[in-house]
Amino acid sequence: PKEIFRSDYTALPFKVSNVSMNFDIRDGETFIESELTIVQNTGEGDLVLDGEADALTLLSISLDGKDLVEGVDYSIDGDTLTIVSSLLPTTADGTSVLKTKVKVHPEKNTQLSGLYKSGSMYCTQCEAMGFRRITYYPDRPDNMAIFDSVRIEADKEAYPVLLGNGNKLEGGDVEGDRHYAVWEDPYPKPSYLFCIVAGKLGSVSSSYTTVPSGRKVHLEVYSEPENVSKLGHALESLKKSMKWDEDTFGLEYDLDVYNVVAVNDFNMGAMENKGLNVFNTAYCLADPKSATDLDYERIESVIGHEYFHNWTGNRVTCRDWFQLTLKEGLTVYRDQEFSGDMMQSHAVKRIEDVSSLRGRQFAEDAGPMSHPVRPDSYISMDNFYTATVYSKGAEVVRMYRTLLGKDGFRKGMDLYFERHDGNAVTCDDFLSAMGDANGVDISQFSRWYQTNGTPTVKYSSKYDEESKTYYLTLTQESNSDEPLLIPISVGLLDKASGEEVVATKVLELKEKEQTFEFDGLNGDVLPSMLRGFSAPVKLVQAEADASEEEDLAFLAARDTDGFNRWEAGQKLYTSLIFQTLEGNQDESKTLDYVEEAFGRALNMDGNDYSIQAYALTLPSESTLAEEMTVVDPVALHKARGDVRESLAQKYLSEIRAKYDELTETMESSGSGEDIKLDATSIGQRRLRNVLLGYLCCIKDTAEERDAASELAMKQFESSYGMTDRYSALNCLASMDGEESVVARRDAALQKFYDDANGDALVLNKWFMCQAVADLPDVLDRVKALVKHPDFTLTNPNRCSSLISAFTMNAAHFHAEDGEGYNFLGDMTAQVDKLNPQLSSRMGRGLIQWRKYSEERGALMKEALQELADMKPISSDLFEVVSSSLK
Ligand code: B3K
Ligand code: ZN
Repeated sequence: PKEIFRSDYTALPFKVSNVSMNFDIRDGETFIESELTIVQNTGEGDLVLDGEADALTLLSISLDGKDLVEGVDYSIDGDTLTIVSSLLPTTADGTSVLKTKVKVHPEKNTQLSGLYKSGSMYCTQCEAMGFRRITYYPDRPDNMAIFDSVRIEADKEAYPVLLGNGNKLEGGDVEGDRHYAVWEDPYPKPSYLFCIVAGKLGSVSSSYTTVPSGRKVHLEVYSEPENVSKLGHALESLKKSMKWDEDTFGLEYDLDVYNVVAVNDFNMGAMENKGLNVFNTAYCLADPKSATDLDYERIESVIGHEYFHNWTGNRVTCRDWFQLTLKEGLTVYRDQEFSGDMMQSHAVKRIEDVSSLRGRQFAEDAGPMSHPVRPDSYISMDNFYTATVYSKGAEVVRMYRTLLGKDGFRKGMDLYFERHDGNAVTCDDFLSAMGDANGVDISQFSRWYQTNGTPTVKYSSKYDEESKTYYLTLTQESNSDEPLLIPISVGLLDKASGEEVVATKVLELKEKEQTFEFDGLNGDVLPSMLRGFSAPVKLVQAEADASEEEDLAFLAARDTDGFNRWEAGQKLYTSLIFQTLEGNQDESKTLDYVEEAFGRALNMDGNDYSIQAYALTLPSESTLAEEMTVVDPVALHKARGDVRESLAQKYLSEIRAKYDELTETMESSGSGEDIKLDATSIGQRRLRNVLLGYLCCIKDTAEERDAASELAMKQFESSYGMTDRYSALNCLASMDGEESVVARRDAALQKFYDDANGDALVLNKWFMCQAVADLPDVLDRVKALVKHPDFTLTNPNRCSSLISAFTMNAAHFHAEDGEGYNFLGDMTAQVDKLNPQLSSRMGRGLIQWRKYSEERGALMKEALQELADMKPISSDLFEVVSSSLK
């Protein structure tokens, strides 16, 4: 496998300006003709086309009407085809026309990259490098071409719907019960945004009129016919996204059609192909009976994400794949803001996003695959669609917004589009637009693009009584030799009154160490640091001081910043869990502070139910693990569980009263099949399910177990909506012991399975809840489920909902005998033969071995070594396992 370096970028000698294609879809094989108009770019070098040897069979090739001879006019070496440069245009305005015909086998394409078959439909996935599995082409994002005509022909009865990028030009019947459609995309695009779909599809449609242009856009969302009733939410989300981008960034849609197709076999969430998005069904289909509130939220945000790509990604794209965060970080930032607006709570959204950043990205950044948001090298680009490029990349964009303010950020965006519309550009271009639009030099900020790892910011402070001045000293540590520019949002609260005396202010930390002064104060203050998580760093107090926890308790109660109130509570919980883990909880006051914070959260007034739910939720095991040098997942799970149970015991009657109160409120405000999706209703369900979780974790005695299982069963049976049913099922799935308890668990699982009635997304949930169950024999159960007739390794959703879900079940995956590792290793090896993008994702479950004890680490390495020795091994998986064995 070959490593590609960012520093090796060179512009194309020749590029394709225009494309015409013909897809002739037949059973078992598809014939693809391409007609490429070749023009000079730099003119220096050969025309090298990408084409994957394993995927393509070349049937004919000609240039300007003359058949080319292999070895004379062109040569094929591995996955590239090179045309002798003397045959190509010798002047800047000369053109040549290259025609090729290839054959591919979509039915055998289990990689799900290029043209493949999912169920009864054909579809394509080209990002990052799938187009080279469709035809010979300069398959890189800086070749933007106009696809003048893409003709698709297939059997009319089996594939009545034929879709392509852009607008449909014409269609009609062809002899032999076949038909065709021709699509044209007027906007220049890189090959990774190419897409066709052919299938027997149902759909829902609507229209949207853009503002201010008044363009009437036809919107249509497709799926297999049996799922059409679940497409409404995606369609509504699309309209909201279109309006939001107009209102927020002045960005309008630019074609007359916007099509979305939901596909069951798909390697990731969705894909922003121009005018023809393809979605994983899990991120598109929803009705209250089969989708949770989280599913609904995710669909809205991913629909938004792909739509927002039309400007940040499609109109302005990446020059090379190292710049991926240019479109992904920016678009994630945009979808986060969109979701925050739709939820009408940016604090809730921020809590969710920061939790996921800490639980996933921080770990990645501390492990063997750590890389800057703009990586320096890769073997397989598909391995770099990471939490770092996406989530940390979004944090990097958010920092521009924090530093430049709302209007300054908007000016930067406007200039970015003004300068680069229709081009393939770099992260440096984005930075320049942001700086230039605001007349500021932000070149120091570029260090974020080249620095891996999570920086640490330490703070210390003192108040000077005499001058009434507060001094806040910040220091930074990171993998960058030169200091980063870090925005630190701070507010100050008066210690005596608890009032906020200095409202949120953005401090620009530019040096290794810097002291900020706040004068004119009336007494000592407490800082509320890093409000809204203004930078992706770890914040620590320089000298651990005796009052640290008292201060946290104060902030948990008084901070005016919603995110930081939550954060203070999380820090207290963390502290108690770590003390429990180390067995030295007794002398500290931590427990008092935690109980105070928990009790307050439980009795919070108002209807901010989601905030209340999150304030009552302990930090996840993966977030906690992030703060430990060596993790013992079994002990950590137990310590967290003990803290959880003791809180539940202590507040049992209040939790139960609140649970019942909510049940009553929810029943009176609508029940049965009427599932409301407003923030209040979602918040009520979220809170009640958190409370159910506490009530169900009390299970020391037979009586307690029976009571918990009865309560969960009652919720399971009485709920119509998936959110409440699935929460209850998850509680039940982890219950064990007496016959009555086991009987309820098994009955609920059976009922859930039967009710699913074959619905793929519901079955995924059924597999997942068993994979994450906290039962001593969970691995045996998972192994048995691998043999279940509904299980398959070929569908990424199904595979992940069992195998990857089990690896999240840390206490069991990391069982001391290493059986969890062997199981994951075996599964990964099998999947690698089918789908390398999926196997390399699975393999990541093993690479963090340095985080664990020597014994565990050795067992993980053994499983990794076995994968590394496998022949053949995909380059995707090879890159992941070898990075961690170095
Ligand atoms: N751009 C796609 C991701 C493609 C992943 C290729 N392995 C989805 C998105 O981020 O919108
Ligand atoms: Zn994206």
